[in-house]
Amino acid sequence: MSYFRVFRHIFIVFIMAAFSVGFASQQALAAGLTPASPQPGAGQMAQGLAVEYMMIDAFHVDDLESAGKGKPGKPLMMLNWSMGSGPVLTHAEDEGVGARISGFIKFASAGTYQMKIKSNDGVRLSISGQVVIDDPDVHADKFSDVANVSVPSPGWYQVYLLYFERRGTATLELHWQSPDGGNFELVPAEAFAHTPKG
Ligand SMILES: [Ca+2]
Repeated sequence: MSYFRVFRHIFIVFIMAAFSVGFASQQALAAGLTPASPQPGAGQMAQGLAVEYMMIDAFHVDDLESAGKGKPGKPLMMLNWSMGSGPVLTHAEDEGVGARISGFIKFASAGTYQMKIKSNDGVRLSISGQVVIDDPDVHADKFSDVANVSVPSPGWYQVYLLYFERRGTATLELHWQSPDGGNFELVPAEAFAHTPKG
């Protein structure tokens, strides 16, 4: 291979890499997140995320939005659920369960967090009103695309997550990587809270 062809080859690889980086960045949020305002006080908060369940044969997370009011369930301390064919989250049933999950997530530092969700079946995660992860259909266990989440300041942010298990096995895990780098890890329990409804 001539030098010219080697350089041309390197150039093409470079262009493809640049293109794929540009494409990946389109998955980043158009705007950064907005902290909850006012920030919830320690006295108002309970551990974990609130959850409301409905029995539904969903094919898509949109089906949950139009399903009417659900029934409150036991809060979720973490999103670290590998349920197999057993009960769905803190619900007694193992199939046909939809969940609306809400509360706050705490980002300890400003910067870009990377987030991804392993799910089965569909899931949609919104933070401060912006859809961050959308993997909305029926599927076997799989990770979503990685979302680049721009956090302007440390603190609590509103979180809202739609999830359903239609048939068979079920999984729901939320992983992140902090702006300092390191490995992806499950979002720890101390990063979740909700304000119990009186
Ligand atoms: Ca399933």
